[in-house]
Amino acid sequence: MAMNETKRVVTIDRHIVDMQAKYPEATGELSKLLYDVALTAKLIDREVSKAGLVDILGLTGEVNVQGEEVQKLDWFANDRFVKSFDHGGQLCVMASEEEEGVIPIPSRFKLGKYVLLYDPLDGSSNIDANVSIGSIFSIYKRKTAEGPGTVEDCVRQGAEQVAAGYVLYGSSTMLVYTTGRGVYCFTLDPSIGEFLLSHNRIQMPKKGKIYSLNEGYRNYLSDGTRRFVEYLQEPDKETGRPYSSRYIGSMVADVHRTLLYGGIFLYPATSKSPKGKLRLMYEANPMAFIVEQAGGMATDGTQRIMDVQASELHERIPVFMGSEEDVKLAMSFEAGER
Ligand code: P6P
Repeated sequence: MAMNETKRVVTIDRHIVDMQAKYPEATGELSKLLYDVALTAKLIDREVSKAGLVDILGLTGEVNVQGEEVQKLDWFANDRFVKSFDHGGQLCVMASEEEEGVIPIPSRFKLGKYVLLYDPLDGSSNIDANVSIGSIFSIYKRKTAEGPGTVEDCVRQGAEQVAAGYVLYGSSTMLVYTTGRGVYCFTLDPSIGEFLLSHNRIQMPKKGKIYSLNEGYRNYLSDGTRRFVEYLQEPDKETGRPYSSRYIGSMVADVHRTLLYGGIFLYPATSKSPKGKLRLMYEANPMAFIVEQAGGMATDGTQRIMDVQASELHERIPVFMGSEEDVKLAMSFEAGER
């Protein structure tokens, strides 16, 4: 490309319009939700990016439904989601990883046919260290016929998602989403306040060279998981090198790297937490949708995550997600076949 040749840019708003055109029956309601996701991401990014400069760091003294101390940014991000989505008329109910019960749409606002589940600021324990954190969202069509949405609309099977994605607040802020026709990544250009398409139809490598888990739990892993990790630490027959270990401790950042570079991210069951730590509805399902749409796999070690019918809002599930060959290898160890 010649110097200074004008590059063509695709904003996320234009992309959402173009994606909607692929669905003749679309009414534009889902598009409005996705516009509001992009706006919410910018508003949270503004606070996250200046977190070190204003007294917004530190704890609120509150404890959330997970029993975790709530950081002020956590609270801000959760409130930002509620204020962004409660009045647009596209939702019949919301649910947040930070709140015990569902979040009703105020009676003064119109109800819609969609349901939004979100984790407002995942990895928030990393905020003070300026490590990448993220927001995760998941959208379903309502299950109940009419009226205010209920917990029945929120406790679902991941395969029913109509859209999902995440925002990564890192060295740059990125918004990644899918509506079931591929995975698209947009990078925020702060000079114009626009998310611009930077990665078109992401496809994961079928096999990677990186594994990602908290090695501190090594003594609590199942025999299968431990032997899987030990296998990856042996020099590969073809390359003569073992896998590299990378773990940020912020799911959005670890999954985003896995999406682009390949390999496997795992938060398995341990003797300390038999269902693992990650939440099925707020973390595992949306990330599984993204990973599968990018040609990867997402299982709980034995079955596809998106086939699991949730039984409660905050249930946890073991997570093995990433390149197809790496996840299948992990499953063979979990099944005792190796
Ligand atoms: P651990 C962050 O708190 C989180 O929910 C995910 O973002 C992350 O993958 C995981 O927990 C990290 O957990 O036990 O390794 O600190």
